[in-house]
Amino acid sequence: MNKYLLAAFVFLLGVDQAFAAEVRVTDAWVRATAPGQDSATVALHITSPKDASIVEVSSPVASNVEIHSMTHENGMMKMRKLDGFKIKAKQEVYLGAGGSHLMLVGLKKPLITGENIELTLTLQFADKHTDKIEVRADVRELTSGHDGHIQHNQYPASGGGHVE
Ligand SMILES: [Cu+2]
Repeated sequence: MNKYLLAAFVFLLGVDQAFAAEVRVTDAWVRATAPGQDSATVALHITSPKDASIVEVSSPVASNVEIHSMTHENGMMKMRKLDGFKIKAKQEVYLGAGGSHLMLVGLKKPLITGENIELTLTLQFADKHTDKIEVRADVRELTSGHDGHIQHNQYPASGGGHVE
């Protein structure tokens, strides 16, 4: 996938554009849904010029977008909903299957390969000001990645869910 193209899809809605312009989101994608599936994990890489927290995420295709952490408890991977997700300045962070991730909950329509979905990330910075970052995530084939059937609650305990 053309990374330049993806970067170009990052639009700015905030007022403080010069600042927000440096928040970079690349390689955002989500797997196409199987019939009846009503949640899906979005994967992306994000880099912020300053310490920030993702405090809210929304998408027109889902009733909610939750920020989840993954923890290893008694041999089981457990997901927990977070109020926010901290990003350290200038460090690229991966959000996706196998680790902390964004989860579309209550999908309003099937996600179809080749289409893309919009996400709006609200970032809050140390001085409490917020910026909204609009991201487009590609919908990829159900079979993409090494495991075509990673579902919510069924991540491999090995943490091997780092899909490409
Ligand atoms: Cu989750």
